[in-house]
Amino acid sequence: MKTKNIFLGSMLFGMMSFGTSCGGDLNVPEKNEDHSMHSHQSKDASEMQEATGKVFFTNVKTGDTLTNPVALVYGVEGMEVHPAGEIIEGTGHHHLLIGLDSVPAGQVVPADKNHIHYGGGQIADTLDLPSGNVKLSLQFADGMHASYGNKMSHTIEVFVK
Ligand SMILES: [Cu+2]
Repeated sequence: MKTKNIFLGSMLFGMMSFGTSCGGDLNVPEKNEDHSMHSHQSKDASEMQEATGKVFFTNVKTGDTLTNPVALVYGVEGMEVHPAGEIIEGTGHHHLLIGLDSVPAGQVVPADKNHIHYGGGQIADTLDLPSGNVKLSLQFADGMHASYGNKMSHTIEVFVK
């Protein structure tokens, strides 16, 4: 019930945001309760909800040799996985960063071939990785893709045959 109310609230706010300019690149460092509701843009790290937990790859670790296609399973503790689209405290979704380190807190995770979003709430994937030594970072971010930062990130280095 609570979730549904928040969802409706963010839908309404989303519609309003389309009608107005929604502040351009304003990054006003004020503690406004409503601020998190229109954060389709990056925000200050201080505006992020407290991230209390960790993420990790459950089936691979640094030093592993992998063969394409690689199956990866993503874990999280202290927060819950929830599909993207609404901001719900204590939740977020996984991102796989290929060849990259964590995304700073508050920054929206880019969407490109090296930043894979699991906005559906997926906790696993099977994909082809570049061969050789590859750095993989798992990054948790909120419902609007704003990174929870280094604290909710985990980086490993694997070798792909
Ligand atoms: Cu995302």
